[in-house]
Amino acid sequence: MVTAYVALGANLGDAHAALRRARAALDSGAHSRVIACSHIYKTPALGDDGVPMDPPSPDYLNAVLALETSLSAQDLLGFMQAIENAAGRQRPYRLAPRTLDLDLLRFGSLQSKQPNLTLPHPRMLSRAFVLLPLAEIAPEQVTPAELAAVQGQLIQRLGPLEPLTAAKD
Ligand code: A4P
Ligand code: MG
Repeated sequence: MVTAYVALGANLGDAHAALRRARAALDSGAHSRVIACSHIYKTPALGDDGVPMDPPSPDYLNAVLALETSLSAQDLLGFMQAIENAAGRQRPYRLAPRTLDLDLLRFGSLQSKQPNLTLPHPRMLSRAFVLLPLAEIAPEQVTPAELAAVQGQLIQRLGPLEPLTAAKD
């Protein structure tokens, strides 16, 4: 089994419900189990350079979870992409608003430079919406210097990312 960290983001439709459903879906296979989950964070949409998108895009809800999985990294990415597609994900252009985005941040200590799977995730260190929830569930995965580098970014911590329950959902 490998421990993997997955970033969740949504800024189109019912983003809160999308993150909760994604958590349940990632936990649903016999091969993978969610072992930790951050609170939900509300953040302005950022472009590649870490500045707000122009023209503006709706605010995101973001979270990070830890998974234990017996899948390979490629198969886990395929599993994540199937969950994005089931959530109605469209890709009209890069960085378009999305019903669900699932990014693989780390897969154990695996390093990969393939364009379809780069590990660790190449933009994670420039993003407070990744580093704060990751540090919340796995403080050893983020250094104080990395957190300090993103401390100027706007980010608001909301409530916990609750699992779906049969009674309510
Ligand atoms: N890919 C390569 N490595 C990975 C990896 N480690 N995890 C490839 C996931 N995918 C990886 O992804 C494009 C390609 O990246 C895939 O084919 C995959 O094989 P995509 O999700 O289809 O496209 P995208 O998300 O529009 O592009 P990209 O480059 O993944 O964007 P990012 O970096 O995910 O940024 N602002 C806020 N506040 N919160 C956000 O969550 N997200 C983005 C998207 C921009 N701004 C944001 C947020
Ligand atoms: Mg993505």
